[in-house]
Amino acid sequence: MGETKKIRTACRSCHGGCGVIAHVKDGKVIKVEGDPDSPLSYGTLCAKCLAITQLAYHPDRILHPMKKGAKGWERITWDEALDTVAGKFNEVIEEYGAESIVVGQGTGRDYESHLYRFANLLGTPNVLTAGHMCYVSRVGATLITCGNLPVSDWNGGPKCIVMWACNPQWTNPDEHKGVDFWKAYKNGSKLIVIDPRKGFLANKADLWLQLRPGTDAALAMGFLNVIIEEDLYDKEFVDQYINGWDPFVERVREYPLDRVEEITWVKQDLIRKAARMYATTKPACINWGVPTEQTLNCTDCTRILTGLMAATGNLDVPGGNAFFVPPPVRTVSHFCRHKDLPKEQWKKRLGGDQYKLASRVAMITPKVAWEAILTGKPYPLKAGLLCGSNPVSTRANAREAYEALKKIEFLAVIDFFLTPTAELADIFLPAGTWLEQNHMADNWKRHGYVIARQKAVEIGECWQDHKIFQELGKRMGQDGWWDTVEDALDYLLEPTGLTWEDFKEKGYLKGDQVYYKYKEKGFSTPTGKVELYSTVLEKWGHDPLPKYTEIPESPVSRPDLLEDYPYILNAGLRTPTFFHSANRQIPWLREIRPDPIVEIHPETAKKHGIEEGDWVYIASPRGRAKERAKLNDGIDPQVIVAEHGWWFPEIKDPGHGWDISNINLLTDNSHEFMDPVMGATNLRVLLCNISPCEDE
Ligand SMILES: Nc1nc2c(c(=O)[nH]1)N[C@H]1C(S)=C(S)[C@@H](COP(=O)(O)OP(=O)(O)OC[C@H]3O[C@@H](n4cnc5c(=O)[nH]c(N)nc54)[C@H](O)[C@@H]3O)O[C@H]1N2
Ligand SMILES: Nc1nc2c(c(=O)[nH]1)N[C@H]1C(S)=C(S)[C@@H](COP(=O)(O)OP(=O)(O)OC[C@H]3O[C@@H](n4cnc5c(=O)[nH]c(N)nc54)[C@H](O)[C@@H]3O)O[C@H]1N2
Ligand code: SF4
Ligand SMILES: [Mo]
Repeated sequence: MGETKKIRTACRSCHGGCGVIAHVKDGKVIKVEGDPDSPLSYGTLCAKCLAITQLAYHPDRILHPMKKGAKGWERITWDEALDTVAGKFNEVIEEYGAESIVVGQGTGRDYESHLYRFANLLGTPNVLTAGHMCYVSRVGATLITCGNLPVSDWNGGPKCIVMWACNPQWTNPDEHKGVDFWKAYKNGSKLIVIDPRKGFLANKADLWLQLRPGTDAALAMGFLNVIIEEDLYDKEFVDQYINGWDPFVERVREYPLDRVEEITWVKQDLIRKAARMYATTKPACINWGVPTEQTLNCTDCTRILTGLMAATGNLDVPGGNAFFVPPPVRTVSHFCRHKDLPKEQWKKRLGGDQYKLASRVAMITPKVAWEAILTGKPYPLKAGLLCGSNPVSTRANAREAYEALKKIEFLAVIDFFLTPTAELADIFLPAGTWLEQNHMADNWKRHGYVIARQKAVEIGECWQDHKIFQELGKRMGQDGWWDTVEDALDYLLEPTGLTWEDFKEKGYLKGDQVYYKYKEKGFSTPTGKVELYSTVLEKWGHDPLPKYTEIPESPVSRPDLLEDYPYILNAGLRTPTFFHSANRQIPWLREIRPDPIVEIHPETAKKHGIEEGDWVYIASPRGRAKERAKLNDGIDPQVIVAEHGWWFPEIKDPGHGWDISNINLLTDNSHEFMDPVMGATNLRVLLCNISPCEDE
């Protein structure tokens, strides 16, 4: 028996970042533990990471490339797999143009740098990610408003925290982990929670605002109304650094508190109290979560919340919403080589004329991809490469996603498992988990760190995603890749004077943080100011001022539907054990959460004869899904809260039960439901009904 080696690395079972010590014995990871020296996680780990050995060594994991033949999946070599994909892509390019290939990924998994480089060198503008409704939409909206993404400065000592649609201890999203928030809170900060559901943090909060789902933009206007009316804004900042304050104030006045109460269901007094607390307790940060982006209010809501940070003088200050300074490595956008995508190809981006902000941040939305596949308009998509994404579970209107991916002529999928999406592919490429990769992690985030993710083991014939893009790119004759993954890391690190070998010893790099950068340089917008009146949106022919738009399927906009669909469905409750559609096959995690859960207020459940633990059908005008009832009096009786991402790996037919408990069979992705500039799809708020499931 060999000795146990300890390898310092970084988890990526969610958006990643926690420091890990992997224990390796006889070439196998036997356990992981938290790295107390991690500047982001301080030794803490969550259940998903602790179960990584069960994922990496899972009997269902695919450890070699495969092609789908007449008799189903067959093992092939990497050579054959890469030749097949490259051959098919070259055929499509010749016959239809590179734009007829869609390259896609799911949520942020730290390989966008390589995926985009591959797509740009391929010449396709059609990159499909989750960014239209998650994070990149926030980045895009803040780029045009204040030039950068404002991030909560937990370690700068906020005195007031507004947790706006975020649940960081379960989700650890984006920049910092929940642990940094918790430290700031424990230091005595005030806490305001804006959430339709009474979770752990709402229970702890000084003020909890239980709003109607999807009405955040109106609520934020209510905050601004109080702040303006009561003179609580930072006049000096407003005078010097805001573009269009006067017209913005006019717009805010369209939202008096009685109107805001009617829209949001939050009592006026409580809005006033919360706005005062936020504006007068300094420094204060707003920590926004993804529900603010997953309706047609996406861009406007982000802009209004940025307006709150700016008006109160909390932008780029210690303990407020800071712009973090990255270490001097090469950036993801530099590595992507966006400039190499020819202009005429850039112009062909699907939906690019309509969803101009999505186009500016180089992405398309699923809707336009499915349309191009299903209708051939404006031109057909013939081939696709999807990495780390399961759209038949996770995209709005799952049925349409399923039909499109079934129809596309050629599909290659990169994953660990044969998911319902992977089952629709022609070629399967096996990815390495984070235990199997060398990478400079977190470079896509805006918290000022990059961290070393160091390979602990190799498993089967799996390759880390970065290598797959690199080798496929080379196979297609793309100029501009390196011999090895590590050579590319040397390139990324070059400006720091470190090589990958040096960096992995060091563990991480942090940028030198400076605040108040605007005092020297202004804001990186066309006017150099915070554009609450957006010159960019104006140029694009949109309303330059933000507003609240009623959700297209709500009790207000569709009273005609209320008889059949009386409830508001808030779809997408996360759990600490799963990551969207992932982890359902991991024994430790599935044991904690064996079934999909729908939360129902006890009074509502009673009306339908539903008891705790019963299977329930949830139906919308588009479809239905079944989940198990959990009674929760911390939600409004008119609101139903449901988990997303469910499929059943234990069902062995190729559908794996993708359409049994899939809440996205109920969601709508039509254009009228989408954010007009970003194309964010509505994943969160729609009308539904519930009924007991008689067949269970
Ligand atoms: N109704 C509703 N739908 C939602 C949401 C919601 O709130 N409500 N949330 C949305 C959001 S915010 C997002 S970001 C999307 C996410 O959507 P996706 O990213 O598409 O969903 P996942 O299920 O996380 O990922 C799919 C696959 O990635 C694989 N995978 C994991 N890690 C790796 C890796 O390192 N390499 C490779 N190649 N594969 C990997 C997993 O095995 C899994 O099969 O879902 C969205 N869907
Ligand atoms: N364990 C786990 N972690 C994850 C994920 C996962 O699937 N599982 N997904 C990852 C991804 S891709 C993302 S984008 C992040 C998202 O993580 P977060 O940004 O934290 O978002 P959610 O957990 O979806 O929702 C946060 C809170 O918003 C509330 N909420 C729901 N609708 C509304 C609304 O309309 N308005 C307001 N104000 N609040 C609302 C919910 O009740 C919840 O308490 O999590 C990431 N981390
Ligand atoms: S929070 Fe995310 S990065 Fe941290 S241990 Fe859990 S899964 Fe890993
Ligand atoms: Mo996300």
